[in-house]
Amino acid sequence: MRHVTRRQFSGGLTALAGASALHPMTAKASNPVDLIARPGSVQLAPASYPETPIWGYDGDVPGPVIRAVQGTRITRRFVNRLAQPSSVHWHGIRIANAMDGVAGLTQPAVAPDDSFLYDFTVPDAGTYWYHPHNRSWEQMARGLYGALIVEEPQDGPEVDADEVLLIDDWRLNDDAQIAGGFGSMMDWAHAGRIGNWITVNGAAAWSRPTPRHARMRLRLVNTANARIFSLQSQGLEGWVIALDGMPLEVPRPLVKLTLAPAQRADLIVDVTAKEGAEAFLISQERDGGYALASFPVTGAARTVRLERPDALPGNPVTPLGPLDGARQATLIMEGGAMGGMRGDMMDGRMTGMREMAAVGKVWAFNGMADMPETPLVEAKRGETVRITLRNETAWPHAMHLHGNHFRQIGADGSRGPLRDTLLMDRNETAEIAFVADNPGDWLLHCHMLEHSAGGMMTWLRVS
Ligand SMILES: [Cu+2]
Repeated sequence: MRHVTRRQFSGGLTALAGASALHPMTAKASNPVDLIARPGSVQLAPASYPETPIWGYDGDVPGPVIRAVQGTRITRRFVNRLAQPSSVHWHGIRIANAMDGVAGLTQPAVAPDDSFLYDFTVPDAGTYWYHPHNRSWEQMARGLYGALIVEEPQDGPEVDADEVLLIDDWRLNDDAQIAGGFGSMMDWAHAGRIGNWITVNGAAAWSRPTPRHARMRLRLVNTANARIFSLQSQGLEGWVIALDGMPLEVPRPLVKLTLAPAQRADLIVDVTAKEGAEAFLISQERDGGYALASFPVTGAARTVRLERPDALPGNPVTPLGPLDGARQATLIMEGGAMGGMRGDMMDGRMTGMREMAAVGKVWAFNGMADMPETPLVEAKRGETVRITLRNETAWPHAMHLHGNHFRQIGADGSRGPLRDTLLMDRNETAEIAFVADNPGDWLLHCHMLEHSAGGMMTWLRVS
């Protein structure tokens, strides 16, 4: 393991020290509970810097952790106190379509000072999150996101602590203010808006003391616009037990974990660092490892490590049967800098690359920049859908399907874990399959938000 240093700013802020506390959660008793998108101010950078004006749910970053037991209802009155329209998408929830929160597809955007009642059932236990689905490339970069935790009704894993860690990167200037440049074609045509400052739960140096041999469940969520995290641990040993909310049939030893935008991972880790030392969750960057979260070890929870944990109980997702006879579609991903997009259909007519870029459309699916009028797939409820995705761009993409979890089908027919967001490397081809048993219009898009806004968006209809 390489040395672990405190994160340093590449953009001017100097090394930081010390730990910040989590923002206290506010519990409100009224029914329905309000979830208010509004401006706020948060100490994202070290204390020697000013607070950062943000947009947050209930004015905070992250927004309140919303918890519910599997199979129960969540009701929130979303109130928009921003100066621009917004909406709330409940990422990864196999939700009723009208509650999916996609402005322009499942509902109109909620105007400033207007509200919308979200009311839905959560069918699957696991780690999910919520964020806007209107101008998300700006609204999420300004801090609008929060965790949605669906608890196992009983028989959750036995742990000493359960921590939600929302990992984000920000583009801040030297005064720790959110840098402008939203809509920059440089970002849109390349990797997206990559930040220069990383926080966990809105804190520059998130830290929790823990005893040795304690067992923790860590719920990791990548809330960044476009950054892919490569994670490792030190002084923490354990397993990946769920991906994108869905339990793995067999927990995987935690070695290295890639977390693309919008992806989640649930870990069960035991603290193996010695008393007086520190354990870390580390982000591997080009120039070394940086501590995202630290766990100073004080005392001991027990004398030896616990046994290997059992797999979590599965969620009630319709099992994928044989794939013969499945409804098939192909999605070719094109565009971006150094890519091969020659000109695409936009508003129903062929447009040149230069003209496309002038209106911000620099990516395309099957030759269409932006939402096509007809869905990529129209499936009957209960049909199996099989989609081949071919990334013909020079960039990785994090492909997210709304309302359904899919499995990746290997060239040899192997079936990957259930996911809602798939990271695809440049020039990679992947196949996904799922049983389309959730009726409605479902978005399929890149979760690198600048890519999505730049044209990487299509939809499926399940009738
Ligand atoms: Cu992308």
